[in-house]
Amino acid sequence: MGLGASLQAQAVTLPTTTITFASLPKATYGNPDIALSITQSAGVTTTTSTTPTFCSLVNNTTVHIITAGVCKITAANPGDLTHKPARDVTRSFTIAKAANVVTLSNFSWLSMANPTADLTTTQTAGTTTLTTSSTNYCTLTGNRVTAIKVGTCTIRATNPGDGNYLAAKTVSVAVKIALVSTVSPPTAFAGPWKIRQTTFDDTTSLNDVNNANSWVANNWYHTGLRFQIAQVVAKSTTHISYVVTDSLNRPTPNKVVNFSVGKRDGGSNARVRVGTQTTTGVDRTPQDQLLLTATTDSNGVVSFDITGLDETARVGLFVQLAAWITDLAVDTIDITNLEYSIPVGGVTPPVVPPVTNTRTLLWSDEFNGALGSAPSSSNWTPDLGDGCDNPAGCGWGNGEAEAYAACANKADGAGSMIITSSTTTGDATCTSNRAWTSGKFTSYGKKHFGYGYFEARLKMPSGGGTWPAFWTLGSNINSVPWPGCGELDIVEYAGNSPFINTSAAHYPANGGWHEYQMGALNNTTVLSAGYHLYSLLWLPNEVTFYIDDRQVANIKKSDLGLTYWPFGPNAAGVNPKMYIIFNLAMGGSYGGGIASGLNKAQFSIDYFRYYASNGYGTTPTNN
Ligand SMILES: [Ca+2]
Repeated sequence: MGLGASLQAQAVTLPTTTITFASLPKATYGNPDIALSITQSAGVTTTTSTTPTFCSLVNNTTVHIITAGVCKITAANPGDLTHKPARDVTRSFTIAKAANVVTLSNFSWLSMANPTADLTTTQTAGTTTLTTSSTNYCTLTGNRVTAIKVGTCTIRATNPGDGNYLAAKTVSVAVKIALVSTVSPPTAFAGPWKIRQTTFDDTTSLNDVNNANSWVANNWYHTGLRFQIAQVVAKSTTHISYVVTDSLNRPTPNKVVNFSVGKRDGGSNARVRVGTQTTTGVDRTPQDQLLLTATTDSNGVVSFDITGLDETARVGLFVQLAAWITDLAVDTIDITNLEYSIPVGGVTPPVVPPVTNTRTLLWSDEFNGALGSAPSSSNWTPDLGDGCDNPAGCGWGNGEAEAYAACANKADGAGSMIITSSTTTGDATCTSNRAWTSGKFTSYGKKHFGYGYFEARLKMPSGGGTWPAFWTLGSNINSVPWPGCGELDIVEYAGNSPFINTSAAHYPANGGWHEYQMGALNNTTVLSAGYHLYSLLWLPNEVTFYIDDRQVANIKKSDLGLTYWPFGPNAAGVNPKMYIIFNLAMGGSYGGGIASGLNKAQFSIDYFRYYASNGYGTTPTNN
């Protein structure tokens, strides 16, 4: 073999280096480094990441995952003296996004008494967002949930993930908002505290807030205080409630509230009684002041009853009431001035322009049935019992003395339906499990009414302790519990204050608790002496109550600053309906003491009529 032939043969036959590079499995972000499996027939193989954003190499033999995406690794080998360079080999694999888990903190203590909870979330990555669709029951501001009313509040936590983590599975927590929680809130009650008057309950009062505002405008009191002025009948009792809230706006139980009654300086004092204590009622002295304390209940509420003891009518018989707590940081106390300036027996009624709107009768029940007949079952259903098997509770939630029986509702055969309340002495043929048996019937499930004009011709019963009412409740009461469903009291009457009729709207305040607005007229004759017309004009944004076409109260949504107004269209634009209730209660929080010797009283209903008015009104429906 010659040398030339040998050299030529060597140049042609040098083998090519081969690289064996095993495929790489799929990976997930966060996985540990992945060892490469590479062998070669000669030389030294080097590896390079061609996607350095997603992966890098450690010691030439291990892949390190940086972020989700596609990782490409190229292996190269230059060969050696006896081998030609290898062809590059590239392997790629997908780095998937990792799982993302969201958790949402428990807030099962949320209740009307503890209406605020600051929620916390945990998440593997990304930004978690909280939302609620239960906006009738709770609201969200950032991560703070606030209960509005009793019902179910559902909070959803969503998280879209990020470059390395998948979208999280949505977490949803539903909490039943009760009036009072059985679970202690994790955050202790803490100041700064606020105390606000929530209930001003006197059947004989006439609110005069404008006058109070003018006092502030005159710099007689500094701004920030909230005032109410009420004229009340001598010897009547005014019920005042305050709610104490903490820095999270949670009504706070077990707070000691101080209460001052009397004129601190100047002016003249009516003589009043609070509990068992009485002021001296001496004019123009700064000493005639009672200082009392009481403790808030589980709803953060404390109440006082103030009874005026003076009977002589005169101008300027003032009593100033203020409640506060000892460590109050700022002046958020409310002050009420009672003016005991209406004489017993009434004054000339205020002149109010008569109603002039035209009305078209849409529906009525004239109650012209035969003697002894019940209210028509096409229109009415009797409510029965003492309330103990009803959500309202025993005594119908107001400490009432009666149980209702169907036998108490009977036509007189002369054009009126009579609700009779009686003891067994008054009527041995219509009795119940309570000392007093009386009647109540409602149009629920039979006649439900939209906006329009409601009117009944009624004769009030006589006798201390009687409490008749012609009123409405929202037809959605079974899904939106009171006070969320709304209540309109077209007339309530207490036989203990026989010159006075009252009307009221009950609704949830923005904080969720029960609030109401009430009006009253002081008439020149007792209302049990004859029939009068008691009416309501219900429009979407206001309600107006009348007696004999004189206005008793006008309550506008816009005046109350409410975010939720049960008497107008809901968030979905659906208009509410209400149903009618007639009843005659005895005693209780409004009726007061039942006169000794009273055994029977009668509430007479000549008719109920429903009219279209102001462009509103539709035929009643059965739901
Ligand atoms: Ca009639």
